[in-house]
Amino acid sequence: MKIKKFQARTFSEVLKAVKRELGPDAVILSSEQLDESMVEVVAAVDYEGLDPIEQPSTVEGTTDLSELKSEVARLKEALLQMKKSGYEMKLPEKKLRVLRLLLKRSIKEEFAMRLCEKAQDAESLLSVLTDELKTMDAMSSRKAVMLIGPTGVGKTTTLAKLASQAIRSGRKIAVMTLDTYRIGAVEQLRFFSRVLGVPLEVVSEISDLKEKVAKHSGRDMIFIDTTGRNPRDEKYIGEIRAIHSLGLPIETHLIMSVNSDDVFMTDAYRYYGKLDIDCLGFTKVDEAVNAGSIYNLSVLYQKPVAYITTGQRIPTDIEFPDNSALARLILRKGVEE
Ligand SMILES: Nc1nc2c(ncn2[C@@H]2O[C@H](COP(=O)(O)OP(=O)(O)OP(=O)(O)O)[C@@H](O)[C@H]2O)c(=O)[nH]1
Ligand SMILES: [Mg+2]
Repeated sequence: MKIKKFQARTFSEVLKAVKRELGPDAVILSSEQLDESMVEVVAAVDYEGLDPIEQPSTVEGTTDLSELKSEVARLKEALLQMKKSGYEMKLPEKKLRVLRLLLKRSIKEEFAMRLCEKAQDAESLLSVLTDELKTMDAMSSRKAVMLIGPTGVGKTTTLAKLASQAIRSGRKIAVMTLDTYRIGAVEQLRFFSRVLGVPLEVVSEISDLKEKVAKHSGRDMIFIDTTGRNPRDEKYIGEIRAIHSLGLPIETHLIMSVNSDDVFMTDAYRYYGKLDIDCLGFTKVDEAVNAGSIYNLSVLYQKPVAYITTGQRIPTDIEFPDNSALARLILRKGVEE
C-alpha cells in the first residue's frame, strides 16, 4: 500500500492531485482544512505502479461546464469514500456551520462541499450563491415558449400564469397544447384560453406544429403546453427532440416542482439533460419545506431560473426573482426551524 499526504488550496484541487498521482483507485483516509487557504488529505492506494491519469490542467476560477462537472464528481466520489471508510472530514467551525446550513436546506452534499470552499462563513454564503445563480427574463427572446416537465408539476397552471402576464404587458398571444394524451387536458386549457380571450390550438401531431405556429405568426407570443410524462420514457424525450428539430423559434422551459424527491430530480436530469433546455421554472414553492433543489438543479443543468410559482391562483402566484432574491429564498429557514 502506498500512502501519501497532499496539500492544496481547496478540496477539489487536492483531490485532483490525488487522482493524478495515485490514480482512480486511491482512497481518502483523512482530510482536514488546516487554515483558510490550505487543505490536507491523506490518501492511499492498495497497489503500486499505477499509471498516473493525465488530467487537463485548469485555469483557476474557470466556469467551464465540464470542469465544474468533474469537480463535483470528484467531490462526490471523495465523500462517498470517506463515508464508507467511516472517516469524518475535519473543517474549521465556521465552515462546518456553512456545511450544516446548506445540508439543512437540502443542498446536495457534493455541491455543499464546493460552496464551503467558496464561502468562508455563513454570512458570505449569500453573496457566493447570488454570484453563482443565474436568472433570465421569462419572456425575453423567442417567439414561442414551450413548457415541459414531469407529470403534475404545474405546467398547465404555470402556462396560464405566463400567458396572463404576457397579456397584461400588452402582448397579443396564442395558446397551443400538444397534450392530447391525458383525459381533460385540452378542456383545462380551453377553459383558461376562454377566460383569457385568446385562441387555442390543439396540436395532435408534432408535424402539424410548424403550420400552427405559422398560422399565428402575427401574434407576439405563443405558449405551448405539453403532456407531463415520466422523464425515463425515451419516447417522450424523442418527441421533445422532434419538436426541437422542426427549427421553430421555441424557448423551452423545464418545469420542476421544488417538492419533488431529490433522487427523482437527479435521475430526471439524466433524461432532460439531453434536451436543449433554455431555462428552468420552479413550482410549488409555497408548499416546499425548503428550496435547496432550486440550487441543485441550477448547478446540474447549468441553466438560468426564469420564475418560481407560489400557489394555485392564476395569474397572481408567480414571481420573477433576481439572483439575490433567489439566493435568499434558497437560504431561508425551513418551516420546521
Ligand atoms: N400549491 C401549489 N400548487 C400548484 C402550483 N402550481 C400548480 N399547482 C397545482 O398542481 C396541480 C397540477 O397542476 P397542472 O398545471 O395541471 O400540472 P401539469 O404539470 O400541467 O400536469 P400534467 O399535464 O398532468 O402533467 C394543480 O392542482 C395545480 O393547481 C403552485 O405553485 N403551488
Ligand atoms: Mg398539464
